[in-house]
Amino acid sequence: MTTCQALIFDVDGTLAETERDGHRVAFNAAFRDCGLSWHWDEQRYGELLAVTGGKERIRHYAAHDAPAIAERPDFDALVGQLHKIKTAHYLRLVDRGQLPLRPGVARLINEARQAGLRLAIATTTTPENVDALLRANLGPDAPDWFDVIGAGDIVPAKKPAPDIYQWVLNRLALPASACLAIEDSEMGLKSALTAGLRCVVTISEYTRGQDFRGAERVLEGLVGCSLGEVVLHSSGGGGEQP
Ligand code: XBP
Ligand code: MG
Repeated sequence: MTTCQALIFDVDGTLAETERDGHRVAFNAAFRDCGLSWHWDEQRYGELLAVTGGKERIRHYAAHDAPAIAERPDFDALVGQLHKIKTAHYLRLVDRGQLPLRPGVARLINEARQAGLRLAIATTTTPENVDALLRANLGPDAPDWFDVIGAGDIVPAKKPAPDIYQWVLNRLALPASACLAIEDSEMGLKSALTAGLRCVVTISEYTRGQDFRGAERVLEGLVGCSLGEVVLHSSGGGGEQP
């Protein structure tokens, strides 16, 4: 087995529970601001998470639930505007401290830094969201702790496509065998596995019950799980469920 040299973190659901009380709330606020009567309740939002990426999620919803709006000639512009407003709302929630990191995440990041492991991010969300989340929770220098931050539209095909992990691996200049991905969802796991990575899953609010076959380990979270346990027990074990 190649020694683990880098941890690559997903963001939404993995670093923090950002979906229900963060992204969802921000989408709904943007819909209101733009005079739309759309509202994504908690259950509907869970279903919509099958579509990764905020702009893609809005498009998918409109195509199915509001086709008259999706066919408007200015629909592309509307999606852009909605998403810009949504991001502003999301950033306000982060800045107000309403989206804390999941328990054990800060400790694992600190342990990894002390052990000399490199850190990276591979996420579907918008880069500003990642920057804000790291700064708000870990301090103003935290984004610099990550050698590579791969986020949002930097690759055209979002998870479950492997593109974002491949992009990050290229930038790290490391083979997949030297890295470990940490994810919370089936989509993210697929993306990491297809890029050739080993992947530990920490189940999140919206991902319980998903198919995590192929994961090195499936954990409830990172509480009580040391860096040694995350990395050393991830050497080709095969889908140990909690
Ligand atoms: C989570 C997502 C994101 C967010 C919304 O991906 O699918 O799209 O829900 O973010 P991951 P944007 O777990 O890979 O981070 O609106 O900024 O796209
Ligand atoms: Mg995720």
